[in-house]
Amino acid sequence: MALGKYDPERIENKWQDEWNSSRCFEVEVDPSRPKYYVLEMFPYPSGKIHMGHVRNYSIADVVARYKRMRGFNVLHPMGWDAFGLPAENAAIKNKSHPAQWTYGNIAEMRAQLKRLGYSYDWRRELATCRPEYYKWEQLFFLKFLEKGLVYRKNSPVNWCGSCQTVLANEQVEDGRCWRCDSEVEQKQLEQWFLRITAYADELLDDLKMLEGGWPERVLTMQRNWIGRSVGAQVKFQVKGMDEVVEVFTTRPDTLCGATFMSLAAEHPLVEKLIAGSPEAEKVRAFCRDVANMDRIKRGADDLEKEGVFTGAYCINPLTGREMPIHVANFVLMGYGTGAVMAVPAHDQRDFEFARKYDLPMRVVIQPKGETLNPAAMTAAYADPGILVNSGEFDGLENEKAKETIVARLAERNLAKPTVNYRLRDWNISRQRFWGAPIPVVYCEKCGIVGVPPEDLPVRLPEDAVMRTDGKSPLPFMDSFAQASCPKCGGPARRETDTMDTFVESSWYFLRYTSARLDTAPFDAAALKYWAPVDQYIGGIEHAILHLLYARFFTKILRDEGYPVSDEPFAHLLTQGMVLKDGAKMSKSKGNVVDPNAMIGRYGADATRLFILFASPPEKDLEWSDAGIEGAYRFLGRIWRLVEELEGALVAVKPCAPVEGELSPRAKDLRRKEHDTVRRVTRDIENAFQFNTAVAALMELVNELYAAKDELRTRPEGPRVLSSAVATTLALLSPVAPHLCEELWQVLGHATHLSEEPWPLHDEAALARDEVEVVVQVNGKVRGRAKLATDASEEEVRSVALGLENVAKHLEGKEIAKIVLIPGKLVSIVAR
Ligand code: L3U
Ligand code: ZN
Repeated sequence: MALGKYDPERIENKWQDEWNSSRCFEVEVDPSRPKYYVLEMFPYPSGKIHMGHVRNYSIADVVARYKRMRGFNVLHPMGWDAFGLPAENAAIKNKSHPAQWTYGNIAEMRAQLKRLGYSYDWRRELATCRPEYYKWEQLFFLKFLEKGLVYRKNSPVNWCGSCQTVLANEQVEDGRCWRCDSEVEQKQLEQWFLRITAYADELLDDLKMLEGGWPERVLTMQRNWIGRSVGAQVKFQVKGMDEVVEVFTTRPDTLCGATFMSLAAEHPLVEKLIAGSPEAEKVRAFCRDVANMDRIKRGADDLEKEGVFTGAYCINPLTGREMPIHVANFVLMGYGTGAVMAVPAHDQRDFEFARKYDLPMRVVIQPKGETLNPAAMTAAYADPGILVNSGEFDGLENEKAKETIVARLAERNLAKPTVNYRLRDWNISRQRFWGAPIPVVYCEKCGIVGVPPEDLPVRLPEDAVMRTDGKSPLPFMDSFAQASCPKCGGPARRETDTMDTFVESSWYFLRYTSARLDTAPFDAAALKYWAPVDQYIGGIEHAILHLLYARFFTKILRDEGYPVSDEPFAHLLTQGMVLKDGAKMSKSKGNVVDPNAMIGRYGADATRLFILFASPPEKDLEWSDAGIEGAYRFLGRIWRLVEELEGALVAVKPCAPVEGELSPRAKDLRRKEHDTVRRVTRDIENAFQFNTAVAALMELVNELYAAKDELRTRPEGPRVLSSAVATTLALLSPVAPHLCEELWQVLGHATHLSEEPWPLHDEAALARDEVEVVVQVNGKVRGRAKLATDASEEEVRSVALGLENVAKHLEGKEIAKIVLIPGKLVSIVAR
């Protein structure tokens, strides 16, 4: 029977149906088996599947299929990050309703993922915009509210005018909105915050547990974002007033060099300091200008440093000298205390400021073997050294001086050791429609009141009529916004802000473990069995945002008593990008390759194979038409191999044991087969290097072609050839599952290859035939060596010369000649 042409569409449809109806990727808790949870970052249902998704999800699918074959009970789910700005913006742009737009996209993208043959347990599919999902998030919110983990605060926030909403600090990149790229402004608003800072230390310390499991780069980015700095809080008495200025400094060792004070324009003390002074108007005008400046620009290194003298002085607590108090544009309120003790000789910003306004400079840290002259300095000296001009502290190493000085001031109640963080609480309020409603009402009498858990979910009215001015319709909808107070029954107004989408993505991986449960967010036994995610795969763009929030959520849910481990993702792989002509694929560049077109033309298997073969997963990948052609041809080559051999094949498993004599050809093929198992397994185990694994498989296929005609007529031929073919199919099946399943069936197997065990190589099969060779030096036997019969001359020479006793007899001599008699003798002549 002829196999006919390699027709990906036919066999891919066939096997997708078969996997679906046999439910072979559906899994349940089974404590008798080791579990493996592999997860990819779930997509925004923004339209169509992008090549970037295909790459991300193909990598994850190979991992899932591989681990399944290795005997793990593999959880591999998929869902939709369906709420949020991306969907709402896209819906508005496409003149559609967010709900309709989202559900339509989900249907389309789901069909695309199914066409790619990913081995998901589709029963666990979830969409975060469904009340069955966000109801639990609302429950968490209420629990956090009770604990004070979520709170309301009026504060300056990032505002995107184009998206008409606030943004978290993590969602502002270089002063621009992460979604629409517009410039972000500052606004003063009442918002809900999650107290992530309460977990700052744990979030930082636990990064240690992830070393080796996460890319070092991501760990560093998180460390820097949390930005823990150790220092001290120091008080400066204001001259002639009953006030103190408090600063946070990481350099208390330089305190004697503090010659002036810089305050933020918003510092509450400014008004008191200038009241009644002739400088008052000038200072107020300066403060107004600075306050109107963009916050991000104010924090930038290249900002032109400007300031104004308030007319007031404070006292240096160590030297007793007067320090003029200035307002400076580069000091921000919100980080530290909004006041900076200026040490111009040892801090670059203070240095620039002092030079500009001709303020005194005092060197207090001297580099070893050098004397700094303040007048001649062109930049601040910020490195370690020895204290000078610091009275009783002179001569101390500056690191040591930090402690000593703080301890001395602490005795007078003027300083205390303090730890400061860069991390701020997470602003989760969004003035948008398409998000999970925040479950509280505002009652005139009772204030903020949580919706009782039994009344959840607070449903988002999916039938809301969208507005044309870009504003959320919720505040204008009485049917939603008007409520009665759960406490007193009086009139109340519902919160009309919704939650940041990143709240949904902070716990979806836990919900997959019991996605259909409707009596609780999680089934404790399922959560305990499946969590944590063993291998997480996704883009580097989430290095801080999502990956920090998800870690935080895992910890607060743990503290609510849910059985989760301290960290959500044991291993993380950040896949590289898919480029075309050297650039990231994007509509604006017009270099997008549509996955649908590629699947239509070459099939899902070839698309997957190309993507996995072209580059190691963490590196960028350059799309190439020739590359996908090549992948398609390679699959066709395997197809034809099986077709040509069909009559000679038998239904043996990979690495089948063989009996009786093997011809040298058969031995070679068998050795190659086992060696390929060894290499492919090693490459996958070693950081998922699928590209080199596929390269090894290509060599095996070449060897099969070279051997097939000679072997098919030998008695051991069918078995040896069939075993090598079976091994090829098994090893390639995680990458190109449809073709491999089909040919597995052609071999005569009744099982699903997807459910077969991963092949194991036999060390004995790797061994080459060996002979003992005698080594002589100047005619005397000096050693013996075991060598492969087919060892090269070079190999033989180097093994012979490496023998200890041979080397001994060659010491001090020069080799004149080496005579080889293959398989018998190496004779060395030396003088
Ligand atoms: N829904 C979020 C998201 O990024 C993920 C949550 C867990 C917060 C990868 C690409 C991306 C991510 C090059 C693309 C995954 C598009 C889902 C996507 N991806 N490229 N959703 O739909 O790599 O890195 O944007 O891991 O062009 O696909 O991306 S997403
Ligand atoms: Zn009330």
